[in-house]
Amino acid sequence: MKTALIQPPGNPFFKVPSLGLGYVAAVLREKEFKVKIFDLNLENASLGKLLSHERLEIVGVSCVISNALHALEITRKMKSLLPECFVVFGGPYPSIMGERLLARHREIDAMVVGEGETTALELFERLQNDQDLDGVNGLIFREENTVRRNPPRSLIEPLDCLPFPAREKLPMTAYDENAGVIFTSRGCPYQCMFCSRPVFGRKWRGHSPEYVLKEIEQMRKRYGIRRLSFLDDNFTFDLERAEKILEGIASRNWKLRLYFWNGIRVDHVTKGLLEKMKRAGCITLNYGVESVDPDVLANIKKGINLDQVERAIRLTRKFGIKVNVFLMVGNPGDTIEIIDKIKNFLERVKVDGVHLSMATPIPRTEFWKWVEENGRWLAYDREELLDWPIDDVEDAYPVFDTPEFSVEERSLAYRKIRNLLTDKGLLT
Ligand code: B12
Ligand code: SF4
Repeated sequence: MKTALIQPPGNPFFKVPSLGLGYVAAVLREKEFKVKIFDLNLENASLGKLLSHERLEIVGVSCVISNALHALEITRKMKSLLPECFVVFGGPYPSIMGERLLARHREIDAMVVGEGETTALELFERLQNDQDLDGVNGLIFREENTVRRNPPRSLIEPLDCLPFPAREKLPMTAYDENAGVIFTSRGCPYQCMFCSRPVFGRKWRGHSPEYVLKEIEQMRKRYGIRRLSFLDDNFTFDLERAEKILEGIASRNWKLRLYFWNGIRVDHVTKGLLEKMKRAGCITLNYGVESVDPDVLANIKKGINLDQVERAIRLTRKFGIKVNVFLMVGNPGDTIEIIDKIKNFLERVKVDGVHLSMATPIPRTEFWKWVEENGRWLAYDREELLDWPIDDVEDAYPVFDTPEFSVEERSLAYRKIRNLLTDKGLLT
């Protein structure tokens, strides 16, 4: 069957290979499915071109909150041109929306909840063999006029049974520096109240160091990767594994520049780990700090304190590794005083960059529940999140407020802190 996997357009400033589609394509490829991946974020990729070249029979669409609007638009267009084509959604957005996504959008035939590899494979096999979709765990699908939900899919374990993402199906040269992304572990057991983990859940699972090193070797050899960016939610959860990976990279003398993009926990770094990161070529590390107010840190259940934050930052910079921190404005307990608190923090502790975002709750998180009980929602599509405000750009805006921190104050604080960071050359 003619099949394609699509990455819909999202943020035009970040072009990153979709590892999610890469993994799904890799398991389909193992079973001889001929799958192409189309990244519609790239200049030369267009839906019109794709549809005029191929008479597609199954299309998989990868969907996060921020590209959901485009994902739905392109699906409608596709269905109007190819009404017989079976469209399945996967990714974090369908995983949080559940049945209501299909109930509202007749253009989608099915969706995969959670990890996609095994579910997609079973689905494609059944479609090819014209079998019913009853037994495919992790699948929500349409059957005439009803939407049916199959039991959940169990987590993939051990992770090493997965093939490497099918990077050969991605236009790797189009991603420049961002081409070298890798995801070496899945899930995170911490309690941070704002964090959405609808795909990989709370159980941490890691690829073995041997698997990771082989994958990196392939990325270097085939794609000439020089900058390696780790996207894991919690790369250092298992310190021994993390150290083995770093030692492996250092001993092979690959001369890579390592970037820990998605945030490392400050309570999961040691001198030994940082030493190994440095030897492996780590240039920049992002720490998930979120707040510099101890009470807010406690409210959001981050499980870290400011002493740990300051210690980790100082130690990391001592090793000559650049430190960026993730900070949020508007978490439970925040007030307008956050401006001065951040100012004081930045005077006390030297960092190389700050990634600032407006606290924006995602459905099914504890933060979402907290706003329902303690805050006031502002105008914003809470049902479908189709006008989701990108939370880390200049015109980010609050979607709720509280008696202690009004909507005007939230916007003012966000703007002032951004200006402060810009003046200091710290805004990342
Ligand atoms: C890298 C990353 C980014 C990158 C690029 C993402 C991209 N390629 O578009 C950048 C920095 C741009 C980014 C930005 C944002 N991101 Co982001 N990002 C990530 C991160 C850290 C890794 C993504 C990844 O590669 N995962 C690894 C792959 C293997 O997982 P996966 O994509 O989920 O795929 C699996 C399944 O979902 C499924 N699947 C996926 N697609 C498909 C398709 C089909 C057909 C099928 C069957 C299955 C399937 O199978 C895959 C294998 O199991 C995730 C965290 C995470 N844990 O995933 C957050 C995450 C995806 N981001 C998130 C958010 C909220 C954002 C922002 C909106 C935040 C903001 N600043 O406003 C922005 C939006 C920017 C935009 N695009 O417009 C949320 C999404 C929440 C949601 N429910 O949608 C996540 C989950 C983080 C979190 N815990 O909150 N992000
Ligand atoms: S924010 Fe990071 S540490 Fe906290 S639960 Fe999410 S992935 Fe884990």
